[in-house]
Amino acid sequence: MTLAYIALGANLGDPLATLHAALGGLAGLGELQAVSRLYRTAPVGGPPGQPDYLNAVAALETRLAPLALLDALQALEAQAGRTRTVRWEARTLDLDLLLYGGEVLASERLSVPHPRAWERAFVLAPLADLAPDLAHPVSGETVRQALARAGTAGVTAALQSNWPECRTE
Ligand code: PH2
Ligand code: MG
Ligand code: MG
Repeated sequence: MTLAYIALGANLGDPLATLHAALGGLAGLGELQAVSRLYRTAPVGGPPGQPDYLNAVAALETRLAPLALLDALQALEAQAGRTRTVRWEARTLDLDLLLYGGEVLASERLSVPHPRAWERAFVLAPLADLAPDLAHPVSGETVRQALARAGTAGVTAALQSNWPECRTE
């Protein structure tokens, strides 16, 4: 079993319902260990005028190999009606594999750790809910350090009574 961290994002359709359904989908890929708080975040990059995102991070213990996990995440994105045309355009569901244990992988389809994870507050803030002292497999910088560097502008915890309670390691 490997502990993987997966970022969830949505800014089209009904993002809260989509992220709820995505948690159900993730639970089918292994053992869901923990789910971060939910965050409302300003869009970073992509075409102008996009709605705000809802973002979260989940910790999943899985037996799936990295590319099999990627396939499964993309199948869940497709189930949520995701289309892929313009990079970073608004999307119904984005599931990004942030970390797969401490592994460092680089192929055409998949780079792990996610290349931009340690720069993006909309990933680091929810990841810090789960694993603030987790070190980047290459740089050694912790999530907490990276978040202090990135800052939290545009990222606010979005309290939802029906979102699973945040559970830390
Ligand atoms: N995802 C992107 C690009 N920009 N901005 C926010 N706030 N949240 C995201 O999940 C996000 C983004 C590419 O996947
Ligand atoms: Mg993404
Ligand atoms: Mg993605």
